[in-house]
Order: sequence, then C-alpha cells, then structure tokens
Amino acid sequence: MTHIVQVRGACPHDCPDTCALVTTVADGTAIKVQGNQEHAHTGGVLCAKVSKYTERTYHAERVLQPLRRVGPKGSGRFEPVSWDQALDDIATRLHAIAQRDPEAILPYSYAGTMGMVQGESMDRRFFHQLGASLLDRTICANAGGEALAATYGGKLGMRVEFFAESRLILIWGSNSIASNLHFWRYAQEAKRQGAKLVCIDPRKSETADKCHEHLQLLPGTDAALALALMHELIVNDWLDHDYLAQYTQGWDALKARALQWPPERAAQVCGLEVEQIRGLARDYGTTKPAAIRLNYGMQRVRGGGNAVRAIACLPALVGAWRHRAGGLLLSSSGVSPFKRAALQMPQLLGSRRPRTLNMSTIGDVLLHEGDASFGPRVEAIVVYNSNPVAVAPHSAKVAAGFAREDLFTVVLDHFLTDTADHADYVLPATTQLEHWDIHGSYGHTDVLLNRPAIAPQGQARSNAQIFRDLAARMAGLEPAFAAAHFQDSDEALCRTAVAGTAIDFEDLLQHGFAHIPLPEAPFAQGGFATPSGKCEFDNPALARLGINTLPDHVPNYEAPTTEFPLAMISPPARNFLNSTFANVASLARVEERPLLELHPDDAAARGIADGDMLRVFNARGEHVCHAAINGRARAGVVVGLGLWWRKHGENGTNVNELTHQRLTDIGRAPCFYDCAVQVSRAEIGA
Ligand SMILES: Nc1nc2c(c(=O)[nH]1)N[C@H]1C(S)=C(S)[C@@H](COP(=O)(O)OP(=O)(O)OC[C@H]3O[C@@H](n4cnc5c(=O)[nH]c(N)nc54)[C@H](O)[C@@H]3O)O[C@H]1N2
Ligand SMILES: Nc1nc2c(c(=O)[nH]1)N[C@H]1C(S)=C(S)[C@@H](COP(=O)(O)OP(=O)(O)OC[C@H]3O[C@@H](n4cnc5c(=O)[nH]c(N)nc54)[C@H](O)[C@@H]3O)O[C@H]1N2
Ligand code: SF4
Ligand SMILES: [Mo]
Repeated sequence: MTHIVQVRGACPHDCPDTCALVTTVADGTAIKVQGNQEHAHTGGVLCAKVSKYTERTYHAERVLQPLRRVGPKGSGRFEPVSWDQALDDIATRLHAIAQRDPEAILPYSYAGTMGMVQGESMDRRFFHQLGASLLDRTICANAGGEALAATYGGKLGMRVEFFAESRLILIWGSNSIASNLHFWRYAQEAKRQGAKLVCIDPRKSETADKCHEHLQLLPGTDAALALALMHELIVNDWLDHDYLAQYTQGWDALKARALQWPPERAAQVCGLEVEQIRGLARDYGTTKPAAIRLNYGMQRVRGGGNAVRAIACLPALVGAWRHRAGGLLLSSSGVSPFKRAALQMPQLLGSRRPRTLNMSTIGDVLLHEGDASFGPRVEAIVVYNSNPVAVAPHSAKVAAGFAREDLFTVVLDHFLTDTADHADYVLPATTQLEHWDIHGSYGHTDVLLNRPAIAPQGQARSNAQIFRDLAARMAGLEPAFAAAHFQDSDEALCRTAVAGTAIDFEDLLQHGFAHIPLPEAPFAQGGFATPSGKCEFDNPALARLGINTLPDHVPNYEAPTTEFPLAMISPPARNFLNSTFANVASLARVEERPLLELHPDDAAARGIADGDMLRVFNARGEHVCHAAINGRARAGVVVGLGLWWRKHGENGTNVNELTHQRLTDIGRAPCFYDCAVQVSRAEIGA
C-alpha cells in the first residue's frame, strides 16, 4: 500500500509572499506541492512557478554529484568526483590562499533561498573564521531599503492584510500579479469593496491591466511625480497639519522643495499629462484610508533612493498612518525577530576587519588586479544561492571575470547555470524539499518553518552541511575550525534563529508558521524608528553621502541620446524567479523565448514586426532576441523581460549584456532600469 504523508514547509524564493507549503509525499517521492490553507497570507494558493516545484526538484539535468572542471573555464565540461576528493581539494586550495591573504577569498551569495539556515548561518561562520572578504549584498533592494531606513528608521510599514480595507491603493513600481501575488489578493478584496486601484509603472503590466488607472511614466521619474503630488496636497490644503507638526522632521524644507514642482513641470519630466497628476493628487488627498504598495522595480535607477524617500514621505502629509489600512509598504523585513549574530557569529572575525566588496560590481571586482586601496586581487570565489553570470550587470565584464583561468571558483547549486559553467568545482545542493530551514518575510509578518519532505536527491547536501564538511576538512589545517559551532545541525540552527524571541519553536513545529506580535498601525502616533522618532523628511545624516538631505528628483545616468534613444527596463517575467525556473520546460514554454517589448511606433520606425528577430545594443554589447509588439511598452521605452540564462540567448547573452555597473544614489545598488539602448532588425543568418 502506498504510504502518503503531508509535510509543511515554506517557499524559499526571493519573493515578498513567503508562502506556506504543503508537500504530499508518496513512498518517499514528492508528488505535489500546494499552498497551506491554514496560513492566511498563502490562502492555499501558490504561483505557477512553485506549483511546478516537483518538476524542478526531479529535473533530469539536476546536478546530483560533485563535479570537477575538465574543459576550459566557462565550457561547462566536468567530470564526477567523490565528495571526499572535492572537499579535500577545496579546503587545501582555500587554506593555501588564506595563508597568504584570506581577503583574496570572496564568498558570493544572494537569495536563491531566503532561508536563515541555508542562506546566512554556517556559511557566514565559515568565512568569518577564515577572515575572507565580506560581501555588500546590494543587488536587489538596497537603494530602497536604505532610503526607507533613512526616512522611517527601518524596513517597516503597513501590514499587508490591511490593504484589504483600503479605499485607494497606489501600486507603485510593482507588477503585483507577477511578483507579489498574495498582496494582489488583498488588493482584489479592496477592489470588490469599492476601492480604487492605481498603477504607476512605465510598462502596461498585467497588474496595470487590472487597475482603474495607470500612470505610465518614464523610468526613473518617480521622485518628480511624488513631489508634484505634494505640491497639489499643499496648494489644495489636503494636509494633516497635526500629524505633520507632531510626527515629522523637516516639513518646512520639504514644503519649499515641493512647491518647486508644479504638475506642469513634473508632467514634462515624467512624460505624463498634467491632468493625470492632478487627478491622482486629488484622489490621494481626499480618499481615506489611502495606501501605497511600493516595490523595488522603481528603485533600480540612479535616483532610486531619493525616489523611495520622496514617496515614503507622502503618507505623513495626509496622515494616512493614523489608520491601519493607510500608509505604505515597501518591505516589512525590519520586524524580523531572528538572532542573526547567533547564527552568523561575526565574533569569529576576532580583531580582523576584512574589506567589503560590492556584489553589484562583481565584473569590476573580479577583473581588478589589486592595489593598495582595493587590497589583494580576488583569487577564489565561492558562489551559492546566486547566479551572478546571468543576473549581475554588465555581463561581458562578469563573464570575463569568471573566465579568469587563475581564479579558483566553487559553485553550490542545483543546476549547471551560467555561473556553474565557470566553476572549478560544482557542488550539488539540496532543494527546499530536502532540507530544514526557517524563514521570515519581507511582504508579511509571519515566521515559517520548512521541514524536509524527502531525502536529499543523489549525493546532494544542504548548504549548511557543505560548509560544516568544509570546516571539518579545514580543521586538519587550522585548528580553530574544529570548534563545536561548526557542528550545529541544520535543525539546531533553526532553533537558534528564534531562541529567546517571541516565536515559539514548538508552535512552528506544530503549525508551520507563527505570527510576530505587532501593532496594527505602526506609526499611528509617530513612533518611527529614526533617531528623532519622527518621519525624517529631512535627514541630516544623508549629507555624508554627498547628497541633498531632502528628497529630490535625480535624473537617470543614461538619458536617451541620438545614438541610443530608447530607455530599456528589464523586470522579471511572471513565470521565472530571477534566473531560477528559466530551465524548467513547462514554465519556459509559457515565456516562449527571450523577448523585447516595443511600442508600435518605435518598432515601425525600425521596420520591425511582431516576432521579428532583433538586435538590442549599446556601447557595452549586443543582445539578440525577438520583438513583442503587445501594447505593453510605451513610446521611447523598451522592455526586456528577464531573466533568461545567457546560454538560452540567440547570441549567448541576456539583457544584462546591456546594463552597467554604476550605482544608485543611496544604497550602492545596481541601476538595471537606467539603461539606454538602440534596436535594429536582425537579418537572419547575418
Ligand atoms: N514572478 C516573479 N516574481 C518575483 C520575481 C521574479 O523574478 N518573478 N523576483 C522577486 C524579486 S527578487 C524581487 S526583488 C521582486 C521584484 O518585484 P518588484 O519589486 O515588483 O520589481 P520589478 O518586478 O523589478 O518591477 C516591478 C514593476 O516596476 C516597473 N518599473 C520599472 N522601472 C520603473 C520606474 O522607474 N518607475 C516605476 N514606477 N516603475 C518601474 C516595471 O515595469 C515592473 O512592472 O519580485 C520578486 N518576485
Ligand atoms: N537585468 C536585470 N537584472 C536583474 C534583475 C532585474 O530585474 N533585471 N533583478 C535583480 C534582482 S531583484 C535580484 S534579487 C537578483 C537575483 O539574483 P540571484 O540571487 O542570483 O537569483 P537567481 O537568479 O534566482 O539565482 C539563484 C540561484 O540559487 C540557486 N539556489 C536556490 N536554492 C538554493 C540552495 O538551497 N542552495 C544552493 N546552493 N543554491 C540554491 C538557484 O538554483 C539559482 O541558480 O537579480 C538581479 N538582476
Ligand atoms: S514564489 Fe512567491 S508566490 Fe510563489 S510560492 Fe513562493 S512565495 Fe508564494
Ligand atoms: Mo530581488
């Protein structure tokens, strides 16, 4: 008789929704992954991607044993080796480099899994003990995250469930249906109750299709729009004077700044109609409660930090925070209760203070020869939970860096990604169905536990296990690695994450999730986490970045020119998660092939018809893909939906062939959506 069990888990992906999963296992094989009905935010519903989790887990191309490179760097040619051989060799190589200078070793990781254990525990202990370079994890959310912290004091905001009670929702720089589906469920609820939904996005996204209004502004002009909204709130006196007086800092200065932004001026900058701006200001000034779902899509430009600050000021002007269904949500990760220091043990650094390298400029970092200010040349890189060759900006440089024959590269992953193709060793990692982990969320305020549903496939080991095993090898060479904290099991690490917090581990074991105790309306009576305790319109601490302490419109780095007249943005495709799932056949079929969306006028001017093969290029490189003339791009803007693997591309590239490594005003983050290009029809065979 078939033995069937159901195991509770958590979605590991870099998605604000952090769904609660239930995996059905029949005789040791996972047959179905579904949403947990009992978890309110998940509501028993998963996105299309994670509904295919078993297809990804049992994928024929999964890496199931350690591999050693046999071909040239980047060729993707490997031979199987034993774990013993791989671990011995890696430990010996890392030890030899560390003897000379541990900072020549760089760990590179992001959010392939958001788990506290498989993402930021044993790995950090290992690299801290080694004294390796530290990584500035800026590639996604840092402009917005630091800007929010500079305004509210942390990544804090509205509770997502209360959007269901809002009367007006601004969905700003977010394609919620694609990338924040479980917020969209609350927005739908509000819509059914009569709320108005407004989408602010340069692309006519799937979400824009379903909103009452769509302001299709030019990329990188959001601060101008926000300042013009303030202008209208001021001149029409749609202000909450009492809230402003009690709970904000720098109102007089911000008011003076905003009065320089009449809607006529902003309309020019944003490429919008004056009436659209006036209408939005009227709605925002006169509808209560009004809520803003801000998302990271609008901060991937030079002025992304300033733009987030400008928008984050808006709720205080109208006193929206007084109601639990008013305010703003960008990220709620600041409420995380986790004991990060206990997991990561920064004390293992001792008195060492290694340099910090920015992951967003990994191309330049790997190509740097090393000097007094940079420090040593990078000699070894250990990549896990990330696929930088596909996702980091200016791929030509990233690929050249990873192609260095003298760079020792270890990649932990499930698949032979573009990055794994460049490895000296590929180590097979377990998926979320095969390991323990514990998760917070940046889109809701619950904690989730993930229990393994099935045994590790093939010879796969969890990330934490791999770093434990490496530590055990290192112990023979460096006695400090023999310490007990390099032996904590994955389950023990889950317990450590919440020990001494308001979260009860037994509760997690029983239900799979638990709520963090929190107020319903975080800033109803001020109480911002800033030094002043107020919403900091004016933040003097920003002077150290050399930027204005008041939010302002900062134009993009790459204004369109005659040579490169089109602005390219590259937001994610609905059926991929960054570059994850691009190799899952059923999902790739839906996304079809790498596409560039164009406005019919921009296409016609170039003799391009829907489906034609085209070249999109600038001084950094060229990406060949197919035209999609589907009504989603506005004139002057093209949209390269991401993120395909480079090796899926017609000419072995993806959209990041075109993006650059310059950084945002706040947060040292990439400017993926601040990118000027030209497009031409590609002659087949040319
Ligand atoms: N299906 C799916 N879901 C995902 C992901 C995925 O790859 N696929 N990725 C996950 C990750 S890592 C993240 S960070 C989030 C990202 O999700 P979001 O934070 O929502 O960000 P993006 O998807 O990058 O962009 C959202 C929208 O912003 C628009 N946009 C681009 N430039 C601008 C601008 O200058 N101003 C304004 N107002 N809008 C702009 C884009 O056209 C897009 O429709 O989603 C997560 N969820
Ligand atoms: N042009 C352009 N570029 C972008 C973006 C964009 O919008 N446009 N978005 C940016 C954003 S928001 C982000 S967050 C980054 C994302 O960049 P990454 O964090 O690199 O995300 P993924 O591409 O999903 O790659 C994650 C990898 O981790 C692996 N992985 C998953 N779970 C595990 C595990 O448990 N163990 C190990 N060892 N590996 C695991 C997956 O197989 C996958 O290969 O990309 C950025 N790049
Ligand atoms: S990717 Fe997002 S929406 Fe999909 S299952 Fe995971 S958390 Fe839920
Ligand atoms: Mo991200």
